[in-house]
Amino acid sequence: MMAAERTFIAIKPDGVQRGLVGEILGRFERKGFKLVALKQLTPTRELAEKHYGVHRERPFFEGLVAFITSGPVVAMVWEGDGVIASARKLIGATKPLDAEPGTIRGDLAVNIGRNVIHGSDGCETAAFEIGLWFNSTELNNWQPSDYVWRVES
Ligand code: D4T
Repeated sequence: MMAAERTFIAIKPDGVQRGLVGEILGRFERKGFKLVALKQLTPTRELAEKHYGVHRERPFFEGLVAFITSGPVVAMVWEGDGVIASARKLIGATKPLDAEPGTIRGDLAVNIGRNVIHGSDGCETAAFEIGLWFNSTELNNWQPSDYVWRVES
């Protein structure tokens, strides 16, 4: 069996504080992706700076790090064919006012600095972020009982 695609998803402190964890998890579950890791933590500054390393020179970097370390984050790994791009579609545009209704940000957010959720934007980023946030022992390899319904035949 080919190694399935995986992506890193994080519900940011605003999503957790606003009580949106169940709503957001449910969207990924109902879509049919497989949850392989889940935990809640308040990220350290070191973790946040590594996660947002590509934005280090951007004017919003300090605010980004301050916000993501301000409270609980729900960190997850979801698995499935095409999950990286599909999760980005479920999440919607970075700027919530541009995000389509039906997407997480389109339905649940108004502010780019408080846009509820993060999702990896490509294969390399996903591998980097999964390794940054999780130990390999935290990733659970399991086979859903309805597995054959989840893959394209
Ligand atoms: P994340 O990484 O949180 O999933 O967001 P995106 O992948 O959708 O968007 P991004 O990497 O371009 O931005 C990362 C993070 O920075 C915040 N941000 C972004 C901000 O506060 N002001 C800005 O001008 C931009 C571009 C929002 C998401």
